[in-house]
Amino acid sequence: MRGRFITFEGGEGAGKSSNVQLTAAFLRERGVEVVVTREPGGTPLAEDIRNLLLAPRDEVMQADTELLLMFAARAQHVGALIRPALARGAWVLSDRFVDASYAYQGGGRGLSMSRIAELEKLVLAELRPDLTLLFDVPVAIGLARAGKRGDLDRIEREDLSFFQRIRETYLNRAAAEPERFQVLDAAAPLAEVQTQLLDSLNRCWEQWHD
Ligand code: Z5A
Repeated sequence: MRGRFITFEGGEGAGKSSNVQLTAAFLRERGVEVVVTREPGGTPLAEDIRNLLLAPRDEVMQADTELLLMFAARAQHVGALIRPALARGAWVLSDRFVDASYAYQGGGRGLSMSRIAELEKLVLAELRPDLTLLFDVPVAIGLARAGKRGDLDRIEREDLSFFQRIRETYLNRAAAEPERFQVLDAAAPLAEVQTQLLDSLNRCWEQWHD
């Protein structure tokens, strides 16, 4: 079976990071090579761009600057890590990917979705995730979880309506592409979310073996 590309999406505190690890363990038990990565980031250069993006600063970052830096980091990540891993047959698990640009820069910042689509075409060409797991959680619950971690990064300092638009955009994208997205109820206790996740993974594993 060829390597697959699985992405994890959702708002703040949705539990993506916790569930990426469970997915990696599920796949490793089945004997496949797994590469766990994240966006923005995933390579040393892309992690430098991540630091630029998330560090709070006095100068207001323009929405276009944010969008272009997200795609600059993604170009590096895709070229240096994701494509080579998939080419050798590894499974790639990415904590966020291009859907986050539509949700945060499109939905959140209000940038044009068609301009984002142009950048997607430029940077990704035909590359798309085989499966996108959307961890959906009401904004207030997710922010409360994320807030417990302490200092907020530059994007986490936005107001509630910003995160509500992000949630709506993710749900709209999932509804538009039901064959790629699986939506999980991430407001449930972690053990229940993990049961939903294992159900999804088992279904996909069977399907991909046919
Ligand atoms: N961004 C963007 O704007 N455009 C883009 O194109 C891309 C990204 C790719 C990346 O930061 C930021 O970049 C992000 C989007 C933006 N926005 N911000 N800020 P990040 O990836 O580091 O941050 P994040 O994605 O928001 O991570 P997060 O807040 O840590 O969320 P998470 O990974 O989904 O959650 P977690 O770390 O697994 O869990 C958070 C806490 O909740 C933790 O204490 C868990 O133990 C707890 N948790 C998790 N699940 C549960 C359940 N079910 N019940 C109770 N408690 C739970």
